[in-house]
Amino acid sequence: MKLFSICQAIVSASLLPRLLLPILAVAIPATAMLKTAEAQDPPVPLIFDTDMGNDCDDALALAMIHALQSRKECELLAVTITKDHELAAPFVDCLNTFYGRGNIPIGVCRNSGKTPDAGKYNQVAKITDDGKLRFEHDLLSGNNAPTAVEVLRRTLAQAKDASVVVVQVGFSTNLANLLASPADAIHPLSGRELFAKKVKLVSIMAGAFAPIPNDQGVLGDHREYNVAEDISSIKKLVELCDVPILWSGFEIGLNLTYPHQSILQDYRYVPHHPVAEAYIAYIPPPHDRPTWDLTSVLAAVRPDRGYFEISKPGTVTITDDAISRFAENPQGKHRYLILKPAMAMAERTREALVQLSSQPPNPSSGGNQRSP
Ligand SMILES: [Ca+2]
Ligand SMILES: [Ca+2]
Repeated sequence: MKLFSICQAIVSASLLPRLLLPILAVAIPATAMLKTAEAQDPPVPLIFDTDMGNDCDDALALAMIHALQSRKECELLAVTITKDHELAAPFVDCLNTFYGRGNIPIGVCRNSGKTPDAGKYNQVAKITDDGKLRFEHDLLSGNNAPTAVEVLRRTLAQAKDASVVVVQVGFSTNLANLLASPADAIHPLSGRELFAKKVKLVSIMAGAFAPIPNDQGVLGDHREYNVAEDISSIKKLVELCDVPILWSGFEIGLNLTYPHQSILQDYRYVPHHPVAEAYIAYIPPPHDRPTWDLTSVLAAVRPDRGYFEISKPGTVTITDDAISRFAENPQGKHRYLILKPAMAMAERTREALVQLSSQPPNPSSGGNQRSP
């Protein structure tokens, strides 16, 4: 059934341009169309740093990255992991393999002690049906993966200057370790120098830049999870990162929840979908999970589409008790996302997140094609 539906999709996709072309030709002069084609941006080279397994938004965010890569909007160079459990890397490899990109380098943070529990859904990587892995992958344990610092240094060493966007949606452990790393056989520059040379933006889900209701509904400062789990590392990131950081605070994803109906309906193009199974294992529907990590991907890859308002420049500081504070400053390298106040705009952003995370693998990249 799967193959049939993909064929249908291909047929309708190939018909679409023919149907639209006469309309477009009338509406848009040929010169304007040419200009649009010329102005197309190259794919954003992207590194995804995640605490995969601690919440299901990391899985949705990685699925989105694959959809954006299939659309030639980004290129996933590597995934590095800050959850200190050996099943996080196999689950990442499952998703990459599902989307036809099982060779993307994966680096881990061993013995950091940051969330060493198994988590609720990384074990999806181990599920078997009739003795075969349900979700094919060849990295069976994080113990077999290189360190995140090694993967980050190798990836940056090969990248063009000032090209890479790093999307960090877990703790700052790996980036802090990279920024503190010395020159080595991989590259003669220190981690801080290499990062400043190759990276153009860090898009990070961390902190809170609006009052957040506590358990009693009283608004106040919020000790955001990604900050609180590794305070010293995020302080180092803020201190040693010489490139701009775009912050998606807790309030953004909290106010932009993922509709659980999508989990039940939009992933049925295969009998088993690792993202839907991860979501359900983490928190079964009906539950509309906040889209925290997804927002950092969207802001990184589609910065000019008006999904969010962006603050003026300034500087974020992290207090010893994990509170994030922003102070405006024209020379500051930090900005944070602001949710569009108009409901219609928020709905447009939410729909982009849903459509991208549930987009089927690109058949040409050899993604999951197994029939039931
Ligand atoms: Ca692999
Ligand atoms: Ca996360």
